[in-house]
Amino acid sequence: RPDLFEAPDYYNLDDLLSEEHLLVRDAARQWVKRDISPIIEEYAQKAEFPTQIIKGLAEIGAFGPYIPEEYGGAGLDQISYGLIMQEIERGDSGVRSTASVQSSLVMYPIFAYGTEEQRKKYLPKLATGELMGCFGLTEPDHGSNPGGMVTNFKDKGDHFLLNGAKLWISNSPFADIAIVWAKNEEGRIHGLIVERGMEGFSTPETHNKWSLRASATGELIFDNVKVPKQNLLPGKSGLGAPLGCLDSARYGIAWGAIGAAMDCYDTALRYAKERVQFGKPIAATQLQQKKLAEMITEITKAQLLAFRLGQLKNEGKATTAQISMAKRNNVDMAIKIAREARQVLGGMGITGEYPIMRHMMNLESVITYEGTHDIHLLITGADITGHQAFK
Ligand code: TGC
Ligand code: FAD
Repeated sequence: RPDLFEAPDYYNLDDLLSEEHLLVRDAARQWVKRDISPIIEEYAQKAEFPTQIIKGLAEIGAFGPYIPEEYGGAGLDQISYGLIMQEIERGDSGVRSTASVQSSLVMYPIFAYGTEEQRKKYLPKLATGELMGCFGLTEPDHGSNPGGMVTNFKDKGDHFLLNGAKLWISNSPFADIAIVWAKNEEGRIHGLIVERGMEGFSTPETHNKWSLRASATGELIFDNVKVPKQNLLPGKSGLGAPLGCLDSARYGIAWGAIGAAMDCYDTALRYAKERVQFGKPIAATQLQQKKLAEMITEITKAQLLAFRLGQLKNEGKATTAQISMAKRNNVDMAIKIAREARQVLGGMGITGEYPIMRHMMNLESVITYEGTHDIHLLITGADITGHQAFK
């Protein structure tokens, strides 16, 4: 089945892409077809992250696509970054999560808020996958409201002493480093680079997930961890520092969700053309055509939204609220398409023979992480009315 995939391009978006965009996109597409699609169902079923794909992710530029080449990144523009995320998530949202976290939540804060020494020490190794990272913002009692975090560090002269816990952290069970957001004695949020092996630092895995099963999720526990002072990210503090990273990751998700939707649509369309009931293909019935017609329409709208957002990002003009809208809209679009596409396949839709049910379950995490659907509605609401309804 993987080699049958065709990407819908109803409004000839490819005509707006540069030669470099197409090259980057097609390389990622071929890699997903060869190295992800054939194995991902098995890894999702056994709830295991396929660590052997790390090298391939690095080779297609998925680790730091827009980080400058001098630090080991691919030096690409934001549309190429989006296209890579789209292709990876066509394979699996959990694999795209690994790339999002490494690029936008680990490499980006080191690049944007780190010292030159930190950039040189970590970025090239993160770009090749020699080092893997994770991002600790969410806590057991502070998810949508990260500003209330209680994880904290105290200045002990020659080091910081870190205490607290983070929950729901993608890649934590195998990450070599963690970007951890914690409050200092004045209650100001700062980013710290915590390394595996530091005494008092542990990363227990979260089991029994029905969603994002091919991605490893876990906790970060800090029990009097001594963090060297040179591991503080000095360039930015306050809640705006982690939120700035989320802007970049949410942008990638807006593109990634299109990939998952494309795979569901493509699978449903093929199935509908081949499946015969009452003497004719189900694709020839009005009800199934309505589903398929609505799917391609929504995918096309999402593609245009992501593309324009990519242009704005390239120009440095994309606002947090614009990015939030695209993340919310495109993930919601994808989850609705997954639910409809699953029904087109009837009973076959619930099996691992087809990717739809896996995408559908994965998207339940994607619609929750990086800001829930509700929180993104409230971000748009605050932006257009001037009234913050969170608090
Ligand atoms: P608020 O008062 O709005 O803002 C606090 C300060 O931050 C500034 N700011 C930003 N700065 C830079 N970039 C942005 N995008 C910014 N947004 C806000 C703001 O100007 C303010 O600065 P200052 O100087 O005045 O202090 O903050 P709030 O506490 O009211 O919260 C706003 C809210 C609810 C929107 C925010 O907290 C939020 O987005 N909550 C959702 C939490 C979330 O998205 N968590 C994600 C965790 S990471 C994750 O899920 C990874 S999954 C990865 C994967 O597997 O792919
Ligand atoms: P809550 O904040 O408790 O929300 C519960 C419900 O209440 C939601 O429906 C929400 O929309 C609603 N709600 C909350 N506040 C309001 C309000 N003011 N008004 C109206 N409704 C409201 N975090 C990280 O830091 N790093 C990671 O790598 C990471 N990876 C993740 C991977 C997975 C698989 C999952 C599921 C989560 C991950 N997260 C990560 C955490 C994720 O960002 C949070 O789950 C998310 O921000 C929501 O927080 P919460 O789960 O505590 O829900």
